[in-house]
Amino acid sequence: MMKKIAMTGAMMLAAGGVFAADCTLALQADDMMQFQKLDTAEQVTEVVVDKAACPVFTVTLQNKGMAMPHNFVVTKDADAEAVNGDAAATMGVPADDDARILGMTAMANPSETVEVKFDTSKMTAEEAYKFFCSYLGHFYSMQGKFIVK
Ligand SMILES: [Cu+2]
Repeated sequence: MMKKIAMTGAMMLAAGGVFAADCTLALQADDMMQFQKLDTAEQVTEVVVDKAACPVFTVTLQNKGMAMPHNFVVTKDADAEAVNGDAAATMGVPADDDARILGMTAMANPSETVEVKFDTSKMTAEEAYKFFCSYLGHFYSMQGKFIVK
């Protein structure tokens, strides 16, 4: 499951924003409960995907913390809170067959790296999407806009 992803093509759009020109985004999270760019530790609150350039968009998440698991889940913005709430019944792990989820990693325990590939053909520029961590209590500090162009 471990996979090293080069971030050379990525550039910052604005504070917290990441445009992943190489169709991959490498994130990390630790016990501070933030999504951050891998290695630079800049907080990420917005991800922009160019669907024409990236029919498949890959996100990796490395858990650099010691105390808690994290995941990376994408839904429509309108579904995010409900999906997160439903996952609370199963220790923050959403159901695999939840049709509202456009993609999610497994729950990454400390020192684990997880990965998810998104089929961007199923996403549109008109829709507002959100990424978040669905582990218990993480939703409000670990979330951001997932923008498809
Ligand atoms: Cu988390």
